[in-house]
Amino acid sequence: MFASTLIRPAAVRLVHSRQLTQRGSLLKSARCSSTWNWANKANAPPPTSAASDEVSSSPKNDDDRNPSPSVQQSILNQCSELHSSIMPLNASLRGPLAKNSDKGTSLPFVFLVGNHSSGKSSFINYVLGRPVQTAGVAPTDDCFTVIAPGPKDVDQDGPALVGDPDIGFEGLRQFGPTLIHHTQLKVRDGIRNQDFMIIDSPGMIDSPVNYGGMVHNSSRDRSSTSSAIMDRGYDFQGVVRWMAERADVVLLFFDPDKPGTTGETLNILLHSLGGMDHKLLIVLNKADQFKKIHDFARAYGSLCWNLSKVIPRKDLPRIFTMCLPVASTTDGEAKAATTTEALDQRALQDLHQTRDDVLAEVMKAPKRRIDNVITNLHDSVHLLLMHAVVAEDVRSRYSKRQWENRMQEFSSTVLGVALAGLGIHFNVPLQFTGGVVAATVIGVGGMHWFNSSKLKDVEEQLTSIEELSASFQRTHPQEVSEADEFYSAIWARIRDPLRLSLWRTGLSDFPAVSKSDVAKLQNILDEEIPRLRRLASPSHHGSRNR
Ligand SMILES: Nc1nc2c(ncn2[C@@H]2O[C@H](COP(=O)(O)OP(=O)(O)OP(=O)(O)O)[C@@H](O)[C@H]2O)c(=O)[nH]1
Ligand SMILES: [Mg+2]
Repeated sequence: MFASTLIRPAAVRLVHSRQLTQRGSLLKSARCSSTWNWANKANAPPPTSAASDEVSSSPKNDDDRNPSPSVQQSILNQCSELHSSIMPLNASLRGPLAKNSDKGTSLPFVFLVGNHSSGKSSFINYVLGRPVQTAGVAPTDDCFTVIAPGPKDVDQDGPALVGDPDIGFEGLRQFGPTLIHHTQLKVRDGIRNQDFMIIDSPGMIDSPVNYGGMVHNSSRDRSSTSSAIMDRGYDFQGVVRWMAERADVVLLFFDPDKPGTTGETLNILLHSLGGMDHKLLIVLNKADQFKKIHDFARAYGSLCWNLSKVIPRKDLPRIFTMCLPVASTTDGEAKAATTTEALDQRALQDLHQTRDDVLAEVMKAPKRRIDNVITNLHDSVHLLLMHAVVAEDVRSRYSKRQWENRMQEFSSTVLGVALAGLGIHFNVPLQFTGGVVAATVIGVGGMHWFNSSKLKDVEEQLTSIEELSASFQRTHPQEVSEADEFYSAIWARIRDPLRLSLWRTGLSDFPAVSKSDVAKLQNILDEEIPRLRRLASPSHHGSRNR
């Protein structure tokens, strides 16, 4: 609780108004009572010494500007309400949305991941304007370090960080005690990022067993997750995915020594950062170390080649080639100075410009939080909608078959009863009428038994992966014919959980999805989300003078 009290002055600006009301009375910090707001750059404290003269992080265009605080709060509240409104349907359909999946961390955050010694910690110090993290040539960090702004410097260990629900990292508990003891919180005063947190991560190093199938090795038959657990004592990929899903900006760092040849980094890109393109920045740092253009070309080419193995797209994302100012690195200055001299001044300027571009992206984290919350809602609604539509297709086909069986049994019973009735009416010998009744009972009973066992087979068949895929194709003909990758990605995410839900509930008990349920979800996608996006765009709500 102590740590969250420290960072709460900033954190409180992001929690929903409901939470604001509940916790408002708890705020103790002096800064809290000021009118300073996390979205209001004008009131932000001035950047601290070292980097302040070198860095221009002010927004370059209107889209970079944050909407006003009240608008931001309103957007967050509306997203939260919409999210809550779809959760009952998700619960009744055993949908794909996890409980509290819309609850993020108390502050927006930037997450850095990448090769060891690629300059993650140095870059963090550069952003903070304070040497908070230790940087060094040998692998330095073995912890996930959350760096948050606060009124005074305080360090907290993993259990304290994870145990404080106000900060929003309690979900890390699922990765076990080893991870928790490799996690820490540093609250720092006077850092540049007053409105967001930064998370540093352990550098990635290849051990002989950990290539996760990327490169020939003896661990090919093991899952990449299990090899990661063996290497680090916890599911590193899973933790990175957890962090990246909640982060507002993710930076993936490479350096000239290891331009993508670290299997673990590529593994992470493949398994933990998939689907995060909208917030992922790929950085080739320490470019001042290239002495010859050929060295650069080789490293850049190698990085692109390695990325192309894990990014299934023709056009590779932008790679930010940059370097840090020598003064902001804590060691290796002499070496860097030599290479810097060797580098053409114009090339160096170019690298510095790119570094400032990356910095500007980092400083946009709070604005990105709004976009990410809307994107998260969009994602959740799509997942649930597809789950509902495909589940309904499967359920209705099963129920049609069930209905046909019942009709068959019913008509056989009616026929038997009618024959028996006719027998009685026409005074046919009792043996005949009794025979008809017995035949009807035995026939209908047998038919019921046969139909029930057949229905089980039908249920099994309808919930097989092949039949579910057929249902997906039937319910999304246009998207399938257009080979829409967005929908196939959504389908890939929900297919197995959907199968599990159908199995667990059983098709005969699975609730029907009404047209109004589908229409409601569709309305959020077609009307509400575009409206919220327009609201989040500064040009929409009049901050720009046209
Ligand atoms: N020449 C040069 N050196 C750099 C640059 N960025 C970082 N360094 C140096 O590279 C070394 C490694 O930097 P770190 O910041 O510790 O790298 P890291 O990615 O945090 O490393 P781990 O914590 O081990 O994963 C340090 O000696 C830094 O001074 C750069 O842009 N140019
Ligand atoms: Mg480090």
